[in-house]
Amino acid sequence: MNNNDNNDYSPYKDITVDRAVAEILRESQGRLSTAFDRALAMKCCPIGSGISGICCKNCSMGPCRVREDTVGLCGATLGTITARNLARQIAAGAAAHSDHGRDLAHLLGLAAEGKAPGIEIKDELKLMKFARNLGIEIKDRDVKEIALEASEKALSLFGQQHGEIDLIKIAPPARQEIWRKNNVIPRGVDREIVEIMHRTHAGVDQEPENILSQAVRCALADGWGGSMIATEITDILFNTPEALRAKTNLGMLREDEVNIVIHGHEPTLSEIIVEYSSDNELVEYAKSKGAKGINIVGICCTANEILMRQGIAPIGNFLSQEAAIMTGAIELMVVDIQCIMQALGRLTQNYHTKLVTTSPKCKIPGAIHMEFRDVNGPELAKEIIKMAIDNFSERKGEIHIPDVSSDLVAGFSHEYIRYMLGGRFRESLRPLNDAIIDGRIQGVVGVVGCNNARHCQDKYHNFVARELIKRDYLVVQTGCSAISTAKYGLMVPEALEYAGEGLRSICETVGIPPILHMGSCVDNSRILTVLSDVVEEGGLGDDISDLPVAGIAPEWMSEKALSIGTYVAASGVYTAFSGEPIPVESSPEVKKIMTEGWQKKYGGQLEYIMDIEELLNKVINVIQEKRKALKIDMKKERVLLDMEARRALKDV
Ligand code: SF4
Ligand code: MSK
Repeated sequence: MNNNDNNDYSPYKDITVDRAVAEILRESQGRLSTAFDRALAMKCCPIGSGISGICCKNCSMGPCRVREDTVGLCGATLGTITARNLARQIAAGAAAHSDHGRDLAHLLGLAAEGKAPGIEIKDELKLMKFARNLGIEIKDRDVKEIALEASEKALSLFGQQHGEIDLIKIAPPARQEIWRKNNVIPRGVDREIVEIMHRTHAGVDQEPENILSQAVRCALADGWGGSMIATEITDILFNTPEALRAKTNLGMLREDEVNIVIHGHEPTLSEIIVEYSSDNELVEYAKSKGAKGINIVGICCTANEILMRQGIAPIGNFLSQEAAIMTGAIELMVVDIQCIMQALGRLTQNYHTKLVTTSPKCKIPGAIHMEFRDVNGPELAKEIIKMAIDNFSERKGEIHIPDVSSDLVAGFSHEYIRYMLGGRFRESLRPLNDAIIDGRIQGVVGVVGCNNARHCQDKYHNFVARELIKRDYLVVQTGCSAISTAKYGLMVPEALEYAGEGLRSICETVGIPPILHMGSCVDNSRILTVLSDVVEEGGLGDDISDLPVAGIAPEWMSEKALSIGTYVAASGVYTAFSGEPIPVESSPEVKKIMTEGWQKKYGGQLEYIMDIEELLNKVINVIQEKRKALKIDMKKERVLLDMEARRALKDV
């Protein structure tokens, strides 16, 4: 089912294509301020966004505003300031992902020691693989002992001072050599972040290219370090995702049930809340308060985590968070870290909705803080659910739940993709490589990233995804981008009607949709693993940069997106951002380093293309050039062989 393709609310069609969000905005008639209103009321600063010059505030002689023909008080040029600012943003993005990974590494140790109630090791096979990748001996050892050592080893990668972080060994050997030659292999995750903060302090690194090399090293520490640790351990503790059906959008809220929304990025407490939401005692308690049951739904990437493993409905992405509150149907929204708008604190004051923060790293004015401390999971989950139930009778005013929802299929971990393609005993990416080689699949494109209130919600994600599948490109997605296309019914096998003939034939044979949901934004590391596996499978070159693949973040917003874009480009993939500019637009010098310079060094680049159709054409051209270089650019005719012809083949 998909009833989200008819957004005829004309006043809102330029700010969201999501009919559910548009309906809520129409109902509110501007009574309450949302990010959409604030975006219209406040223009973004052309200096801060790097469109016309740039601003440096790294010392108190500034802030200095510089253009190409001027310098800051200390003499810093446009190129230097632009590179320094971007490097700091990448450090912040890498820090966010990696700190998330660190917490999971810590949790793995606690789980191994039985000190994290409600958490246990669910995927032992994945633990063994992870431990082996960390160089840990697994033979004849107890699972808990291995888990404890894996936790300690993973934690040590954050503070490691010398050498190379272990997980880069997952990358193809040719890729590792490129990084080695350019001296960008991360030594330790925290070390690279700290070094950016040092180098960008007033009067330290002043050569844009050198600053950006450190930014690359830091971003690689995110993708092949912090984020990868987060993904791997989340799978170990909560299970490696497998394909499952679910539903999405605001229509998944229930008027007659206690609605609890989980929002943010961390899977830990969320998984426990999901588990306890079906606890008999709590369900009976909800009934005693007049509700028919307890309905758990999600927003942003925590939603993606519990969707991938439990099939819990994501009711929206980044720009849906305020609209969700404005339905008046939410008893409690529990948030952890990242992408939570401060506006929620004020907005919830207009409703009965309780906003609960749970991370010591994220407190919000107007929210109730109930801290999750690893050891109190079940207790806290029950307390939060009970608080939501008690709030059910406090609903005030009208409830407005848009009758908008879509089906989706999620759960495409790299393990599951291998299984889908090759079967349980012969799991393999071979069919994918063969389909790319024979041209039925022209290439693979990751469409990822956020929403941005300065651009129409979901419009670009949907445009590029639809156009790509139409032209036989397999699309893989994570984060809010994945929720974007899911909301419009593009993540189900039925969406194959929009796909080109070649892609459709493969997806039908294997039984997958044309767009694969691979998880949350830290799970972009899954895409890196798939790319490495595709190279290893053979027939498409020796390195990731040989593959006919690309990355697009069409509505990016967060600093994490800048880190992701940088590590994807430095891993050898052409990457394009649209929507808001990458804040380097006014510096031709920095743009050249990130395009021509990185292309030469790493075989991938990161650029901003404002026009979405131009971006699409560029992505397609880049992929077709790769196909040409691999000599697979001629589409092969499919030959149907009869028995005689098959026998003849065997004899060869
Ligand atoms: Fe201005 Fe230089 Fe200070 Fe930046 S570091 S604020 S450019 S004087
Ligand atoms: S939540 S980082 S808005 S994808 Fe991961 Fe969405 Fe972007 Fe946050």
